[in-house]
Amino acid sequence: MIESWRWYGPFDKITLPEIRQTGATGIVTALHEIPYGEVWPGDTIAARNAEIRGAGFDWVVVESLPIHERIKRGEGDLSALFANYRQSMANLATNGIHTICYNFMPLLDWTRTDLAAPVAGGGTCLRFSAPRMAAFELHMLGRAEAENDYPAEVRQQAAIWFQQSTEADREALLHAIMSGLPGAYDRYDVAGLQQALTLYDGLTQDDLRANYKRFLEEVVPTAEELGMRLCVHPDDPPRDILGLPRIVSDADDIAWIMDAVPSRANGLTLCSGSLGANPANDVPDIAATHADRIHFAHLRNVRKDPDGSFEEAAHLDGDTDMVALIGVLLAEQRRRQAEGRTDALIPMRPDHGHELLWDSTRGTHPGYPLIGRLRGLAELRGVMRALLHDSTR
Ligand code: DNO
Repeated sequence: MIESWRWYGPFDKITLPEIRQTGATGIVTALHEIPYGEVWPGDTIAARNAEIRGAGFDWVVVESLPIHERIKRGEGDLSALFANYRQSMANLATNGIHTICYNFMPLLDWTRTDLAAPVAGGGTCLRFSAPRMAAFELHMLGRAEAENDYPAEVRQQAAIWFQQSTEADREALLHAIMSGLPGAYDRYDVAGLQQALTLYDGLTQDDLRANYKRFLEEVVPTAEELGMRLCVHPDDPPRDILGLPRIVSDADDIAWIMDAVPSRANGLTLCSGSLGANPANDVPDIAATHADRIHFAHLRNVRKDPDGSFEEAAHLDGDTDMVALIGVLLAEQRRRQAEGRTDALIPMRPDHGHELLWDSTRGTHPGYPLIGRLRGLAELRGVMRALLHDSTR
C-alpha cells in the first residue's frame, strides 16, 4: 500500500519535512482555500503539486474535492456546479492526480462531542458521546424531533448532563460539534445552526439518494475519460444526525452507491473508523465485498459503548479487526498486480491519532496530531510488512 499522510497545506502546523520523518511517501491534501463549488485552477494545483514533489512526496489523493451543498439539496440549476466539478477533475488529471475523495453528508462533515477525552495511560482522543449529542440536540438546539432519535436512558443522561453543565461546558460542546463542519469559514453558533438546518427541512433519504445519483451520473463519465477514481467517504458517525439524512453509513448504502453507477470510477474510501462506529458493520467483510472499488483506505479504530457512544482507540485496538482488514486490502492489491495494473497499490493513511506527548503543544487539527499519527502509521506499517512477508513465503 502507499503509506500516505494528510497534510492541510501551507497552513498546516506540521511541515512537509517533518512528515518525511514519518516514512510516509504519499501526501493527501486539498486546496482548502478554494470555496466550495469553484473551479480549482490548473496553475494553483500545479504550484501545490510542485511544493509537494519538491519535498520528496507524491500527491496521491485529493481529500476532498468537496461537493457544494446545493448539489446535496438538489436546489436550483446545478449545471454550472457540475461543470465546475468536472473542470476541477480535468485540471487535477492534467497534473497527474487521479484519485479524489469526497463525502455526501449534508451540512456536516465528521461529528464529535469531545475533542480531548482522556486515554488510559495518558494522551487524549476524539469521542462521540450519545448523551452529550442528545443534550445538544434536545436542550441547546431545541430540536424536539430528536426525542425519537435517542433511547430513553440516553435522553435521561442528556437531561442530567445539561442540568449540571456550566456555560463553559456548553460552549465546549458546541465548539467540538462545530469543529467537524467542512468549510474553514462556516462555524455556527446555535442560532446560525438552526438557521442553516432550515435549508434541509423536508429532505428525505430518498431525496438525498436521488441527488447523489444525479451527481454521479454527471461526473463519473468524465472521471472514466480522465482515468480518474472517485471514492466516497462514509458518514461519520454512520447515522442520521441533527435530523439530516445520511446515505453512506452501512453495507446496504454502499451496495446501493456501487450499483447506482456501476463503474470502477465510482469507488469507495474504505474508512474503517467511520464504518466501524456502526455495530452492524463488519468492516473487513464490507471491504472484501467491494474490494475492487476501494481506491483509498483510512485506517483507524473505534471502541463502541452500548448506548451509541464511541471513542477513537489506538489503531490496532478497538472493535475492528485491523489485521483482517489489512489482509483484505493486500489481497486486493495482489489481484490487481496479477492483472498487470499500474494503479495496483492502494493509498492508505493512518486516520486520526491520539494526542500524545507534546502533540498538545502544536495546535494541530483535531484528530491530526504528529506523534499520535506517527504511532498509528508505525503500527499499521508493521502489520502490512508482516502480512506481505507471509504472503510471499
Ligand atoms: C475526518 C475526515 C473527513 C473526510 C471527509 C472526506 O477526519 O476523515 O473530514 O476528509 O469526510 O470528504
